[in-house]
Amino acid sequence: MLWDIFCTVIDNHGDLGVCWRLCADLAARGERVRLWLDDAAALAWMAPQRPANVQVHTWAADTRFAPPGDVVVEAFGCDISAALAQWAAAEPTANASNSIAGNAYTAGVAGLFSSELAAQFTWINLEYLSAEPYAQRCHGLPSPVLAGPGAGRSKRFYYPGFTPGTGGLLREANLAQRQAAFDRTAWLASQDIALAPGERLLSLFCYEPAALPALLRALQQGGQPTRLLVTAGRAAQAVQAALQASHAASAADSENNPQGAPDFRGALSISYLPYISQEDFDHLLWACDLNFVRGEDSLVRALWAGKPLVWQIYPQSDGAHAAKLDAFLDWQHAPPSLCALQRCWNGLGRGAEHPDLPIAQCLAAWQANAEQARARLWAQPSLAEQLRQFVLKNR
Ligand code: TRH
Repeated sequence: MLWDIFCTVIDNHGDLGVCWRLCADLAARGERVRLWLDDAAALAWMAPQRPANVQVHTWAADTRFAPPGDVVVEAFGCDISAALAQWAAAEPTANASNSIAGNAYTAGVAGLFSSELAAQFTWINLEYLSAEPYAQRCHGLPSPVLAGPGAGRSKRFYYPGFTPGTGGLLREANLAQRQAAFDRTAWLASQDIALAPGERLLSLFCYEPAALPALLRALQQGGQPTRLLVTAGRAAQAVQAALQASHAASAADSENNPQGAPDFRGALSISYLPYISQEDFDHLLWACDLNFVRGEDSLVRALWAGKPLVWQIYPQSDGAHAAKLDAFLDWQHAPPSLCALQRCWNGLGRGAEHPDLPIAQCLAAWQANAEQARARLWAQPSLAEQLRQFVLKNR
């Protein structure tokens, strides 16, 4: 089938991250995909290698859209009315031509991607991931469109999720093989990371959690050496801000206390990563003993890594993220220590300023939980498989 996937980049990298993984997975399963993006800049580092059967198109105010394929996916409720209006306008001549006049798409694109105007394309609204019960309740429901350029059509809600009855999670067919072939030492060397003997490895991908300074302090004072691999962007900026604040505090302390404050880094050493591809982002999660992740896509990838994770959920201004986090924690069946840490990491538990960070004592229990969670997910079909079946059933 030919898929048109529409994505607007709101902020951060999750919208694009999820859409790209979906495109690449569909392509690997033999589908042809066009990704319509309002901002493709981050794809340069996120997906430097792209399959031939995925085309990336810029989506701007004056874009002339190709006639729709068999499936149209509006990701995360993005507004595709401009495309719908063009398709509706072109409909009477649909059989005469498969091009819209002046369409950049028709200019140099191989026949692989040409399609007759599909009046009956299946229209999917791909929703955000949640473990809340509504995902299961609403997954697959039709939504007749009453007004606007899509009026008369019906779209269907597609809810990814963690349980049977939802749309599942993205998982490539070759993921297990990739993981089995992964060589941690070689990958670390390829990133210029040389670990000291006995050094524990943690990754950090986060927003600006209030508990970050406390985490850094706890790692610095911990008995075991820790290497923290900090991802580019907001996480790196947050770590640097925390370190600067700590150095300023230490300098003030040592003026009052000639004995001097402890070295902030202590048992902690930090490596800052550049922006890496999604493939290497997976490698990062597989290489570490504990992963701090955020948002949507990195959470899913950390689950597939089968390593303990601490999730910072994308904060919503109305506070709706608290219920979403709790639903995930319920599903995760994590030990109380890991639940408490995750609530605290999200500013929801008590003690964000002085959290209990029992990493060394708890890592083994957290690891067992991570493996169980991954096994439960692996027993379910992946999102791309389910979505394909769903489309075929609802055509
Ligand atoms: O960037 P995010 O915080 O995205 C968020 C969430 O998806 C949230 O639900 C959404 O509402 C909001 O965006 C608009 O976190 P997420 O979802 O983990 O996406 C990050 C993507 O970036 C993921 O695909 C991994 C990728 N990535 C890399 O590939 N390389 C990198 O170096 C980094 C830092 C990220």
